[in-house]
Amino acid sequence: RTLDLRNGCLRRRSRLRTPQGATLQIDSERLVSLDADVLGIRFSVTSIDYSGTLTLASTIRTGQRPARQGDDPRIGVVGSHRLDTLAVAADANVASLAQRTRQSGIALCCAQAHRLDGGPLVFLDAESEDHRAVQRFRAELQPGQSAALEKFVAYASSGEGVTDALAPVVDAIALAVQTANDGYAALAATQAATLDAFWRDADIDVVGDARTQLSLRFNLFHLMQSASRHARSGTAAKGLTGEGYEGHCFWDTEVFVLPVMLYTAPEIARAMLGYRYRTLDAARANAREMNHPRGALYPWRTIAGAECSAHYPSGSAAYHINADIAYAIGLYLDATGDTGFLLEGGAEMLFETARIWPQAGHFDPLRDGAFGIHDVTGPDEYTALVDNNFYTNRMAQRHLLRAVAAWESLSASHPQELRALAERLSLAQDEIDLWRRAAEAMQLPVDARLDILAQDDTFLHKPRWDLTDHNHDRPLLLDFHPLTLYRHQVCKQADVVMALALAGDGFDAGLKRRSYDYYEAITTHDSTLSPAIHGIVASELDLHEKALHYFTEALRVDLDDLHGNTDHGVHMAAMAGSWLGVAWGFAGLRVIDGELAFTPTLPPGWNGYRFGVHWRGRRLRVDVARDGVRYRLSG
Ligand code: IFM
Repeated sequence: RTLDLRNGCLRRRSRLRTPQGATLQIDSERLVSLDADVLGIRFSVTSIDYSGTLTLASTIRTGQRPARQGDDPRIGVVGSHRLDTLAVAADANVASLAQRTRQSGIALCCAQAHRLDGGPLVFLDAESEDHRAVQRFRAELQPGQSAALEKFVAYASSGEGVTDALAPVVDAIALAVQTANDGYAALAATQAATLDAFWRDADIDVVGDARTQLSLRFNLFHLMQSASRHARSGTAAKGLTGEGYEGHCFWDTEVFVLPVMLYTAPEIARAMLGYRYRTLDAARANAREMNHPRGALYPWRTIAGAECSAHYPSGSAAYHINADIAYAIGLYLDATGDTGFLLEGGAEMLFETARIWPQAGHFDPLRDGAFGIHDVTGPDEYTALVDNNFYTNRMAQRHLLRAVAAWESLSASHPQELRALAERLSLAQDEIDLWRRAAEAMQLPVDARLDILAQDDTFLHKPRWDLTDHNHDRPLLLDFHPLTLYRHQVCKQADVVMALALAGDGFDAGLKRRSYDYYEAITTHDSTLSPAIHGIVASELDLHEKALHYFTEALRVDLDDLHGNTDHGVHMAAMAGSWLGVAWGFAGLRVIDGELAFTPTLPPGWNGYRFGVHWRGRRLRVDVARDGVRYRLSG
């Protein structure tokens, strides 16, 4: 099997020996279009020494069973109901099968059409039943002869609860037939052109280290093909590659995947934010459910916008998701200069989500009025429901200031539009003043005795988990009750290190180093999101060996199946973390007061590396070599 990253297709050659001892060679090339809801397969069977009839059955089959959960809660819940079949048909030209989800009433249709191109294959028959539509083709083959066909499959869906449930059938059939008329070569050419444009800007070179370079390209390819390119759907933790986490989106999307897309393919980052805007009403409904009379609280995990967490202490309590989305909006505004986006939903998201912080926290009179945020869960899932989680507070502080800045910039540039928005949201200056005061008074816990940043108000008071004999083959979460983990100093991923990676400016280097050393010693990295972040902070602290070690963990997470669960789907955040490990880590890319800055280093044993960054409509190539660094603007 060959995955062609340049052309965006997968080729496979196999040999089949029949029970009678004859040999056939099967070649296929397949691609899932990055531009339309269609896939194409070019399929051929060549007889090596077989004489006789060949029948090909081309089938749409439903009723696939979900993967078994076993004892790993992360794969998702078995027992999803089959979908209702709405319509199924097959004839010589086209086959289609339409279904509807039982609760949300979304109709989905899959349709297929073929192209035979004059070879020995001819249409034989077609048949359909509730869960299956099949078209068959037949050829008489002699040794040396090939039978080839091209197959095109199109998908179309309705929105939720749509009454004209058969509209997707018409759309899917039209798309399948049109693509078949155009042929595989046309589909492949469009795909290659799309990838060509992507690689031109996004390609990454590691001088003299082909394995690392190819791994980075592999990861980038997966990110690019799984990131949503329209506001209709989100970018899931496993991309489009498996059933792990049931297709849900988490903060992985905004904190890991979006920055990579932003600097390599900004239009995709924009589409990703569009999805969050589309689900803003659902986030408002979620906020009401969580007893917040104003504002919007994005769900910790979701597909269509509603909270899908099963365990609220480790799910709905992860309020930092609001700040993560605001962080991504801020990155987007800085990198693109697309201030229009503020008026197209950006400001509304920033304001509505910022409103939650004063409802989840308060000015604590016992701490001289410091603003504390209570009973939330930070990214570290081995700790839950804490006060003043360092990551949450730091990111909320940034979020509040970003919302204030957006308010001020719109009142200067678009006062009328801002007035209309404020009126619609019942938002007034006193709330903006409150955001500023909360940000300025934000409690950012420092432990005076250890002289490090404290993960939360009580974390450092708990007994330390002994990690000396830690067996890295199994994450602790599979063997210990959450309460046992919550009662110890042990991190699945370290929140303080995470905060230092995203918003570490302003803390002195000694405090950063002591905090890093402390948390690294109690972190299991049971989350695949963890190593890349440790690597980025290690780079900043000049811990170059460590930085390279953690970078490699993120880089190879799926290629080497480092967590033994790549069959649940690839780890999008870790894959993104490998690119970030180069850009934010080795090259020290930071945005300081809205400006792009680098502090490049060369990892031990590397001769150089090159990568591309989109910045305010320009394309920058960063070329780090032994003898210096070159920054080249192109376009
Ligand atoms: O979002 C992550 C979380 O931080 C760790 N557990 C897995 C989730 C999905 O990747």
